Amino acid sequence: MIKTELEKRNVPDFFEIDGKKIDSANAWKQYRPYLKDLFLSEEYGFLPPKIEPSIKIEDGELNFADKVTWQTISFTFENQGKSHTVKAELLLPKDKAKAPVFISIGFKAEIPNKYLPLEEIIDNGYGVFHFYYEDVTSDDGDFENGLASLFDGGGKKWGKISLWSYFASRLMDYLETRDEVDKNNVAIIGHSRLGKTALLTSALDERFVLTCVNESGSCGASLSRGKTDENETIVKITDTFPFWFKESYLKYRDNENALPFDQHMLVSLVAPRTVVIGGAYKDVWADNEGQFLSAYLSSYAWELYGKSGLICENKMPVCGDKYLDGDVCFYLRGGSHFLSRDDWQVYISKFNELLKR
Ligand code: GTR
Repeated sequence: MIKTELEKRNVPDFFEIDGKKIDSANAWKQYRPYLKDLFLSEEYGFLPPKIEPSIKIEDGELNFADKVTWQTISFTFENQGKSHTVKAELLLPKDKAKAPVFISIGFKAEIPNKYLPLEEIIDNGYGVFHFYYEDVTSDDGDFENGLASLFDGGGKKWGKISLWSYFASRLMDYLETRDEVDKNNVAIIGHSRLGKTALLTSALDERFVLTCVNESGSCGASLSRGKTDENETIVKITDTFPFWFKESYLKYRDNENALPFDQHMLVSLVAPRTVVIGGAYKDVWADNEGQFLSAYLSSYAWELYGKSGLICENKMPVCGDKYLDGDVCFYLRGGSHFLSRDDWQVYISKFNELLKR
């Protein structure tokens, strides 16, 4: 059943290079840098060079019944005579000497907000390091504001997703300096366009133990090949959001079969760490079947490491299916496009399981 659906999608075997299948973890590790570069050069664009930001720490106001330590951390980046500051909110459970943390790439600056049930996350023993993505740079074609203004080549060399991702990795750099953080247990989470960003970040940056990719859809976890009229294709996404990508990605409009990869290979770059791909039944635009097949196909990379990828039934997913036992997880909840409490509960329960290993 899965095989039949895959045949319709016509996805080449990208684990086969020059007619030879990648057949060991070592061969895969050698291929990874090339594959990363391919995604950057063809789709997202390259991330700017790493700059050490200067850091300012201020105490936040609220304490959530005295359960939380809240600090606002300001990161100031300077380059080419310009500077830009981005704030991130670090909220840690007071009763933990070393807390596992979710880096949250947010649609909203407020804490908590409709996508971030903060108290519930804290009560489960997790910290949150949250930033508002447009503080990094605006979500439009203006490459002269925020961090974008510090680096040349916006559009030609890199798109906005790369820049949001760049900042998420700088937050990870910072967490590594904090004793109250369990730096081996940092997850990254994002929803929708920020799910795409979370996936790219973890594909490039191996420090995240868990990657939570919520309804990322087109150019996120979902396959680009074989879309239906109801799904978001490369044409549709680049009609509205060309600036998310490198300009050269436009050559794949209505030309998906020319892509030298499909999105499951981006998921594969997360191996051997754990990834959870969340879908919502009514979110047809995001192509849930394509997200499921991507989880299925990417699993080969986990198998190369002797780990289990997606553990699922041999059928296409229906509403309510949850495949959470492997290191590639997929679920399809009811309802529409949203980062809900239910989604957080899935990510938290997987994180709980990882901490017990
Ligand atoms: C949609 C876009 C999707 C998804 C979503 C979002 O309009 O077409 O790819 O990213 O926005 O980020 O909310």
